[in-house]
Amino acid sequence: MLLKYRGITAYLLASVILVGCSGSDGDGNNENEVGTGSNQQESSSPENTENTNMPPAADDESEQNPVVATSSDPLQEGLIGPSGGSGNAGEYAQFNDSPFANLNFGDGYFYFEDFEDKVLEHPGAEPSDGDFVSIEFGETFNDSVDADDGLIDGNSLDGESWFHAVSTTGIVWSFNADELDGRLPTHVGIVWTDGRLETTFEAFDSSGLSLGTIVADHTNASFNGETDDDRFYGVVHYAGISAIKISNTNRLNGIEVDHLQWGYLPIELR
Ligand SMILES: [Ca+2]
Ligand SMILES: [Ca+2]
Ligand SMILES: [Ca+2]
Ligand SMILES: [Ca+2]
Repeated sequence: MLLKYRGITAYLLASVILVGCSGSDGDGNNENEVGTGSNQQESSSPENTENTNMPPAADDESEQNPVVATSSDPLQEGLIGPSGGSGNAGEYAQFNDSPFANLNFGDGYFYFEDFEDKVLEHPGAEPSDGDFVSIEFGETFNDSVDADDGLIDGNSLDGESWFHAVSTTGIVWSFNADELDGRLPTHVGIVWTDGRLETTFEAFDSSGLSLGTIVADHTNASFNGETDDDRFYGVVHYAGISAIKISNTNRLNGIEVDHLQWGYLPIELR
C-alpha cells in the first residue's frame, strides 16, 4: 500500500495505515471484495519468485513530494472466498483478480501455477490426486481460468487445469517446508473452475489441524469450458499452511482447479 505525504511532516505522519480487505464469511456473497483486477486481456503470470508488485512511479504532480511506501499485508488472517473478479460475469478471470496479486512478498517467496505448460515446475506443492486435465480426462472439456488461453471471453476450453475424477475426495495440495527454505507458505490460493453442487474449501495449519472450511455453491451445471462459475478460495495464516483441500458434493462429475498460488510473507511485511 502506497501512502503519499507532502512536506516535512511526512516523518511524523508516516505511521503505517492498514486498509483491511475482509475475507469471506463463506456465504458466497462477497465477490469482488478483494482482488479486483483490471480488464486487461492478458493475465499476469508470476511464474517465479520475482516481485511483480513494485510500487508505481510517482505521477507528474507528485514527483517532487516524498513518497512513503509501506508493504504491509492488507489481508487479514483467515479464509478467503469464494471471490470473483474481472471476468465477463464477475468471475475470477486472471491472476490480477487474486487477493494476493498486489502483495509484495519481498524476501519471501511467491509461486504461481496456471498448469498451461503441463509441468509442475515450482517447489513445495504436491497434489494428492489428479493430473493435468488434458492428460487425465482428455482435450474435450478443459475448464481453465479464462485468460489463460489469451482471451477473456467467457470460455477456456483451450486452457489447461488440474482435474481429479473423484470430486468428493477432492484434491489436497500439500506444502513441503523442506523445499521452501524451511518456511511453509503464509498465503495459499486456488481457483475452482469446474464441478457440481457444493464446493468445500479447507485449510490446515503446520500441525495438520483445520483452519476452517468454506462451503459454497456457485456451479453452473455445464462442463464446456464456461468460466462464469470460476471462483478463488484462499487462506492467510502467518504460522504456516501445510495443506489445502477442495472438493465437491457431486461425485460423478469430477473437480477441476487452476491458478494454484503459494507465498511466504516475511514478518516485517505483515
Ligand atoms: Ca490454466
Ligand atoms: Ca507449470
Ligand atoms: Ca478464454
Ligand atoms: Ca468454469
